[in-house]
Amino acid sequence: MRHVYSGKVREIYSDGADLLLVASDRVSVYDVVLPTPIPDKGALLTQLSVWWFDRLTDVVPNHLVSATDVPDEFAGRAVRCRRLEMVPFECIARGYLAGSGLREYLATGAISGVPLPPGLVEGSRLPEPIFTPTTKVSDGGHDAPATFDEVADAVGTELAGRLRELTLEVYRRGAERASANGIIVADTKLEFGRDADGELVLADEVLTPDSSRFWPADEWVPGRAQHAFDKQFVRDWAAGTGWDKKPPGPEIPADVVAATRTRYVEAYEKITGSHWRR
Ligand code: Q0N
Repeated sequence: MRHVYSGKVREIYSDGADLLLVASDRVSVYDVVLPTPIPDKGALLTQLSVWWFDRLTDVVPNHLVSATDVPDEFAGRAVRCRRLEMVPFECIARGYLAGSGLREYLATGAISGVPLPPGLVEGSRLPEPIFTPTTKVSDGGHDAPATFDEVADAVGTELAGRLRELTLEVYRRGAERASANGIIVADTKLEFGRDADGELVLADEVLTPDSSRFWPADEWVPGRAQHAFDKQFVRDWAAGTGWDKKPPGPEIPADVVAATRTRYVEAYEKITGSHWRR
C-alpha cells in the first residue's frame, strides 16, 4: 500500500489496481483542521456515502469496489474503489445561495455563467437547482468557477451535458430525501471519472456533510449565514474563544465534541432511516 494523497480530513492510498479512500475523524472550521478528533466522524461519513452510492446506481455507476475489504486499522471509515481517469472539474449542484456561489452572484449576478434573478440573498432558495462546476486548483488554492462552455471545451459537449444532468439528478435525489427529514442540502460537490471502457463513473464521496452544505430546515432564515447542520457548535464555540482563525486551531472541549458527534449521527440516521451503532 502506498500513500498517494493527503487532504485536510482524508487520505488516499494506492493498493494494487485499487485505491483506498480513508476518512479521518478530523474536522475543519474556517478552513483550519482542529487538533481534536470527532469520534466516528470518518466512519459516519463513509457509511453515509456508501449508503448513497448504493441508492444511486440507477442514476450512475460508481467507483466502489468494497466497503469491507479494507485494512483493519481503517475498518468502517475507508472504501476500496476503482482507479479512474478523473474528470478535471468539481461538479457542483446548488439549490440555495451560499459560500463561493453567493460571492460570485453578488459580484456578477450569475454563478459559473448561469444567470440568476436579482434580489437573492444569502441562503435564498434558487428558482431551480443549477450546475456550477469549478476547476480544481492544485496546491491547496480555492477552486475557480468554470462555465458549462469551458467544461464542454475541455471534455466535449456530450460529456459536459451528461455531467450536468447526472450532477443535478444526484442533487435532486439527495435534497428530496434530506428535506423529508428536516435537512436542507444547499449544495453538493461531486467528482466523476471514466473507467477503462470510457464509461462515466461517480467517484469520491457522495452527499455527505463534508461534500455538501447541510442546514437544519427549521432554522433556515434567508438573509443571514445559515447554521451548519454538522459544524455549528464547533463554529460558535471557536468564534467565542477569540481565536483568529489562523492555524493552529484550539483544542475542542469535550461537550462541543459530543454535541458535534451527535449531529453527525443525526445526519446519518435522518437520511438513511437506520440506527447508528458501534
Ligand atoms: C481521485 N481525487 C480527488 C479528497 C480529495 N476513483 C478514483 N480514481 C482515481 N483518482 C481518484 C479517485 C477517486 N475518488 C480523486 N484524487 C484522486 C481528490 N479528492 C479525493 C478524496 O479525498
